[in-house]
Amino acid sequence: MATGDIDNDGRVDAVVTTNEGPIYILRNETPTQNHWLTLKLVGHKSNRDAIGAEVKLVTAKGTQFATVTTSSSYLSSSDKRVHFGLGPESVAQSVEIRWPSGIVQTLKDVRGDQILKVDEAVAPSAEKGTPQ
Ligand SMILES: [Ca+2]
Repeated sequence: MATGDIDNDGRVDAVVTTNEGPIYILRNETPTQNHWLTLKLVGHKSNRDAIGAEVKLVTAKGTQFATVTTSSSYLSSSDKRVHFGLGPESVAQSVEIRWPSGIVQTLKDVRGDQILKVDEAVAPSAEKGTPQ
């Protein structure tokens, strides 16, 4: 089984294979008013896929953590983008990224309901992300 947002709508989908059987694509079509944020991290000093980067996201409702990885299940590779559910909050107060290189990058007041590409800040001017 692999998970990821196949249709980029903010709801995580899944793909399941079976031995000598069909592949199942489980599209998440759950109706919801909740907000979300997906981060696509691009390393420059760190590895390009940002594998191992640790992300701390803070909203008014609390703090969440995630680590960039593709591993999750047997013989599969999942979406390397980091997905956060924001619940009723439409903005993340802060997003702190600890890159494998040791660089720590913090974004403030990040709007939800978007896929945000974040380049590793190897120069002080590269702090902001780019909506996808
Ligand atoms: Ca989806």
